[in-house]
Amino acid sequence: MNKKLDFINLKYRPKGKDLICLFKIDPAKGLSVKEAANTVALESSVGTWTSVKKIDYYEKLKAKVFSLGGHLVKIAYPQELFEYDNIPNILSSIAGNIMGMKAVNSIRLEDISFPKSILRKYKGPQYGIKGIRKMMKVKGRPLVGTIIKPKLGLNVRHHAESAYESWIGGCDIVKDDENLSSQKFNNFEKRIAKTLDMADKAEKETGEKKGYLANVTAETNKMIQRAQAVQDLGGKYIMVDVITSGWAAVQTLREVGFKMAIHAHRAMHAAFDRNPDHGISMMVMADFARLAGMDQLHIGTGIGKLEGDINVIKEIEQEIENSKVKETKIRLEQNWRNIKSTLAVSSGGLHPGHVPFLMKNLGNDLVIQMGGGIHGHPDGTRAGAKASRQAVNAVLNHQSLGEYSKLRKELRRALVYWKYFRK
Ligand code: CAP
Ligand code: MG
Repeated sequence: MNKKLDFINLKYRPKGKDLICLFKIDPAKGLSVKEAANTVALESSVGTWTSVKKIDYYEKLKAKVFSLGGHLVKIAYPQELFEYDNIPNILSSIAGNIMGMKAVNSIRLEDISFPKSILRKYKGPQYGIKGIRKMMKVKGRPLVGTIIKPKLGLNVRHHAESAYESWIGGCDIVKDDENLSSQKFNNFEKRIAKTLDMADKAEKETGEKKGYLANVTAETNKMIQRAQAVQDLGGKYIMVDVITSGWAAVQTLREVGFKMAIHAHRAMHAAFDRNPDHGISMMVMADFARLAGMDQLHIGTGIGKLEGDINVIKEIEQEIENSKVKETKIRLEQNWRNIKSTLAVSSGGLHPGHVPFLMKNLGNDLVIQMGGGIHGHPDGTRAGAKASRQAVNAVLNHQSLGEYSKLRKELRRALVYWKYFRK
């Protein structure tokens, strides 16, 4: 153990050339937060468990613990420690070996703030909220989306028909589920051809823009080929599971420069962020998703079937949608400069009865996505999609769902079925 505490410098004020990390640290028995923080800073920058020969030129690359407040610790990393355009490299330092150090009982990376030098190296989202709205011709309301259900097992024909019913009922976007790629029961190439045909048909019939989010998640070369195939067929969107694919693959996907929006699914994020004391927060994963250029990102609901606190979700939404964010208890200040916004997606166990809560808390710049909440409607997918759009319209009209559903049977049936009304 390094007892010198020479990675602590509480007088230091970062000046824009550092990458800042906010950690929550519970030190190992017998250590103070300060001692544990010192170990984190040295282990994630130029130190190791014992002394090695000191040379002046690398001493200036030391990470500095510059703020200690209870269990919260801020560390400034000189930008030169990193290869700017290499997300895996950055994560290997700031969220690498330190996660398993014996000097900490637990450690959680709560947030990260990138310096200008790093931001400059990334394209960021190609469309951003403005671009998505323009492409989809949707103004002043959340986008309504669905995930084809059941998530696995449907053949290509039934998948495409379900997508068509969703679009005709009123969905703007339809997405593949996170674990549908190219299985024996549903081949990727066949699926995208049929489903994109249905999107065209639905556009002609409704006069609205319809997006199909084809899941290209696969080994990186295969993923790029699949994205190319979607583009060749005139697709507007692709989707990728960012955590299971890995940030290197995600960077590659964005760097190719396809003319399609990228929707990011976060399957497996909870392995990192569910423990409030240990791991990597969703805020951090959202930071990297925006940096890497994801146009849309799942951030949770605060009300559906999956774990997530609405107040934290609100702060994550600000992080990805605003150009500047202020520091809070769980977040660091960030000026995103030229990096466009990422549109927040709420999904997971939602039905039309949840729409007022979502719009009240997360606003209009949102994708409201319902899988079971559309395809599970007692009158089928088309009615489910209609009910979802009706719920959005009710909120836009400043009417309660109860009132608005008096003359809209699809919404009423959904609300009764999912027990929105108390008996
Ligand atoms: C939702 C979903 C999404 C989750 C992901 C599912 O379906 O398709 O993957 O929303 O979670 O498979 O569960 P339902 P998150 O609408 O039928 O629940 O958005 O929190 O990342
Ligand atoms: Mg899913």
